[in-house]
Amino acid sequence: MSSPYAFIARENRQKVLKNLGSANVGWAYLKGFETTVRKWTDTELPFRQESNFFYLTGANEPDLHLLLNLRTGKSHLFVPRHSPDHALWCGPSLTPSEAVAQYGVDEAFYSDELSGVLKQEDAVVHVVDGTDLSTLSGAKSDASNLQTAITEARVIKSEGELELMRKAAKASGEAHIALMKAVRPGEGNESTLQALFEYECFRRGGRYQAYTPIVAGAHRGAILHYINNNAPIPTDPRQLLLVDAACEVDCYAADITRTYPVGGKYEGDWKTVYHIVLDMQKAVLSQMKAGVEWENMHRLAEKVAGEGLTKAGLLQGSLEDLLANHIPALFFPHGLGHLIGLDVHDCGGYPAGVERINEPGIRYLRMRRKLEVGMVVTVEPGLYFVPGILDEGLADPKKAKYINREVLERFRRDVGGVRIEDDVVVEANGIENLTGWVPKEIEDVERIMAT
Ligand SMILES: [Mn+2]
Repeated sequence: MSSPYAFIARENRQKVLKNLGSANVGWAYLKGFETTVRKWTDTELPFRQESNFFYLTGANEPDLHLLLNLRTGKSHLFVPRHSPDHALWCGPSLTPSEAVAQYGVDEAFYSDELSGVLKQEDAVVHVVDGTDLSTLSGAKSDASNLQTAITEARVIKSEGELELMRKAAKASGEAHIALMKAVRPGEGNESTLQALFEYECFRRGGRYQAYTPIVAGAHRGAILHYINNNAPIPTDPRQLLLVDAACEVDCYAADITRTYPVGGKYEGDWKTVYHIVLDMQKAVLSQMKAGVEWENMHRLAEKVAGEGLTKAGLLQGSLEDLLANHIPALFFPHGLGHLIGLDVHDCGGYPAGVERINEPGIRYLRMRRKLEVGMVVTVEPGLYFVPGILDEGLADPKKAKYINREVLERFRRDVGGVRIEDDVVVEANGIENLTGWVPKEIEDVERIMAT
């Protein structure tokens, strides 16, 4: 039976061959991930294919190899030759002819035939990871071009890939809604909600999370990669829960964050901060389209943060001075968002020769590129009250004069962090927001949480 990804993988291989250039001869070689066990045991770890290998084959099983003939464009998949006893533990093994039918490659062989096939072409072997195949083929290995050819292909998603990303977004978004409905002040633990999230994904086809979920109550929301998820849900109904979690479907990721009060109603300073972050995100979403420089979107989010925090009484001075002195970055210390696809932080954010901007906040931007049709990026502005960062700002007279200490003390006492994150496809004249339907407007979240 043919895998639904076979067509997508064929298209992907053609993109990579094109990127490598028609003058190429020889082979492109990729090795899939192997079966791995917990150290010193025979307990197998859950298997998830290496992303480049999945991209070019659609095969999500261990111990495979791929050779692409750069002259003919033909694909050759190699499957392991197992002993008959292997079936006792793992069921029947894939034969080469079954591999051709299932994955739509041109030819398939057993792995022990790799050397013989390689020798059919007396030329260079392009590899992604420094694998030296010279003992097998006699040919020189070249790790320079293949990685770039695959990376640049993966940056622009095909319609088939987008269909899978919509599925991952759907399962993950439904799981977020389930959590909004389930949370109650003082009831249970962050881990209870993580378990519910993973269950809601799993039963919708999301067996694996795209990354370790972040389920952070109150001030833990200010810890960007908080993954302990083991504290009780706050008893104060005004306190926020920040949930940054999503699954993958057929190896394609989603990445969604929602932040909401455990009591179901946004109030006081928590509501003020939430509103500013929502404004930051909406400003960016309204400006995004092909041709826009991503770093300018980060700067737009900073500007909206500066305006909002000034209006809230936290900051003082002209917007121009606030931005020139990187004051909003004290509260928005990470990048606006990143490419997403087979990996949650997908490849290709910094093409060769492009450097990071060494300024607060924006130095953590995971992409500096012009937006192109078919890119999928996350838009995830946030505001956080991180004691270390704020104290450092207050200790610097050049920065402290822009901060109203009294108001800041109140906010940092009560509010941890807020982030709102959606996954967005770039189009010629705008965007398709894959996750925009997951409630984030204040009234929409409050309505869902009341049910
Ligand atoms: Mn993200």
